[in-house]
Amino acid sequence: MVQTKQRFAFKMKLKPGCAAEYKKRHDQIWPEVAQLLKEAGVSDYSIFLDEETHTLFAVQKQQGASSQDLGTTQIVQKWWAYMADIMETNPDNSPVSVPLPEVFYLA
Ligand code: RM4
Repeated sequence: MVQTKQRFAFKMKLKPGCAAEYKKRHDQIWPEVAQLLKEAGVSDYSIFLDEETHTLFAVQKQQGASSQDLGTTQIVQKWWAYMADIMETNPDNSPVSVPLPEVFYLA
């Protein structure tokens, strides 16, 4: 069965003063993480930063799991542990992620 792509948006929180480091780490995203996301059906994935509130706004297309559902995999657990010093996280190192409902779309 062919699953249609869905847009998924969520927010996360960066620790103040960590914007440059966050961008640097994502400019050098581990190839295994990028590959896993793509294989899981995640595409067109952007993360934007609200510099005033340190809120990270993420939006992606998903065909199955979203990026935030992949925390059972070892590589994502390692990535989240690596990112945990600069983000607001849950006790298991996953970033605190708040899904956002879509209220407008223009194709
Ligand atoms: C973010 C966060 C997300 C992950 C991306 C690649 O910092 O950890 O969960 O999908 O990186």
